[in-house]
Amino acid sequence: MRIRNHALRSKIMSAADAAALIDNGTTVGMSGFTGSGYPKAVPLALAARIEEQHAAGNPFKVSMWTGASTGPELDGALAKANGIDFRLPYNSDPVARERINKGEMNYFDMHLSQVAPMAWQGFLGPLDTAVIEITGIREDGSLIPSSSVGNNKTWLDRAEKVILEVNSWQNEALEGMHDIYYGTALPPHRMPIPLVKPDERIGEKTLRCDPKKIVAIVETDAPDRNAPFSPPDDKARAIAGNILEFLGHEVKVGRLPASLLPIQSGVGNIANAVLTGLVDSPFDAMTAYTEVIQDGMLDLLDTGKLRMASATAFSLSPEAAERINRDMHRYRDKMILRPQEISNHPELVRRLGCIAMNGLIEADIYGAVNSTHVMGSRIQNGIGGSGDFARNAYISIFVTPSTAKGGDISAIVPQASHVDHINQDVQVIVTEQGLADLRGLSPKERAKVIIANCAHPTYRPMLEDYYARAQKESYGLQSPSIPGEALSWHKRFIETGTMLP
Ligand code: 0RQ
Repeated sequence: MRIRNHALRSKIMSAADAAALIDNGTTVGMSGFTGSGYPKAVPLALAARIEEQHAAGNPFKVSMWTGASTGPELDGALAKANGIDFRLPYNSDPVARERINKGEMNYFDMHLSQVAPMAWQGFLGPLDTAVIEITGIREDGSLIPSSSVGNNKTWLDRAEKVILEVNSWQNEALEGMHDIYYGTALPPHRMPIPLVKPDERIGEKTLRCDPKKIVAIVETDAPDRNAPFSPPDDKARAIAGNILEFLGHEVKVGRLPASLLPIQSGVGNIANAVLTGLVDSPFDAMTAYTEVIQDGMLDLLDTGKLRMASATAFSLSPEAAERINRDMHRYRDKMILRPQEISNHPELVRRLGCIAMNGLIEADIYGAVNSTHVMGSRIQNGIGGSGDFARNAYISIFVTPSTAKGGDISAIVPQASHVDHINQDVQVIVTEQGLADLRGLSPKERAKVIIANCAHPTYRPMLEDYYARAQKESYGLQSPSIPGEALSWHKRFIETGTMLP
């Protein structure tokens, strides 16, 4: 019995009836973070309702706030129905991405740690409805979270009405795994967050919700649907190897302890490959203070190399989601899921000294990183939590293959076409070609190391040539540049399909 509170059982209804409670022009706070714990029935029913309304010639769109990316039944279905007017934060759904890039949907990819505080501060406007997936409801009416926590605590607190999806696919052993911290307050009453180790618990195991606000409960039994990871290829393995060598060196010279410091690993294939690489590393009893638990982390937990992982969500391939769901009893004591304002909190990332590893789209020769915009204007996903971690990390590492799109794009460019992470937040860049340790280097020293160690051999001479001429022609010599040429590689790609002349 998933709904153990008798009074609330009277609220059970169909997804269509629940979706009928959501009106055109309102703002909806959905659960969900990187393909886990998102509602799966009500958004589909809402998409159907929107399509009906559109067919009848009536306008119908909602504003949508989430934790991060969700699944095809949510972002995919609502974007397909052209039902989203505005969305925040991180999205990786291809249908939504297409709408955003066609200018049909407003999107703001804000820092993930800032979403909940900004909602509380009233900066984002009112929240009409929360639609939250949970594992169950306890006798006292408290809610057992499912496979992600994200912003659920904030949506439940802030929304005028609440729709719950109780998903019996989610393993009941999830109960007790979460740590929901209720100690956040707004300035001038903010207090230090009392967490000094990644495995500490500082909150409650369940989410609070005023039962008077619950207008519908929908029962579901559907799996989380995350995109599968591609298995690590030679490039990903080379990148992982370069990072492991670097970390080993840092341990040897005494700048890192033998079990490292809490690891943060971003989304994507490369980040996952690095985790897979850590399985064969000499580091033991590692911890992770990160936002998502990926496939690679399960292997690390299995081998015991990783002692525990703190995050806000699972971000697992369908196979790994089934694996963890089957063996939840074995994993649950080694994992803690927290609200994303805590998993990504700058105060905690700085205090714990996280080793941040995030993917990038492109980096320039001075180390400014673009994580989000292809050719400066097309959104790929969003900044996600990369900014929360990169600025505050003990060491901030960015990883990428040196080229994209079969070699037509260089990931190392004269000037980034969009900047998410400024030079000061980027300490190490790693490609399959090598690693650039930028700590303590001036811009000119950084350029030399990045070009020599990270650029692909096809593009390296072009970068050397640009940099040599920039040193002669530049207006100033702190960060030499040729403004009329700095973005010419992007221009060439847009015009000819390749950055190569
Ligand atoms: O697109 O699949 O259409 O070919 O970007 O690229 O190489 O598979 O790398 O999966 O590690 O993702 C930056 C997107 C890298 C990711 C990014 C294209 C490439 C491919 C994926 P295709 P890869 P990854 C905390 C951390 C921002 C958020 C973040 C990301 C696709 O890491 O979203 O870090 N990061 N969050 O072809 C054109 C380039 C390109 C390019 C890659 N230079 N030009 N296309 N691609 N480089 C977690 C959260 O916040 C939730």
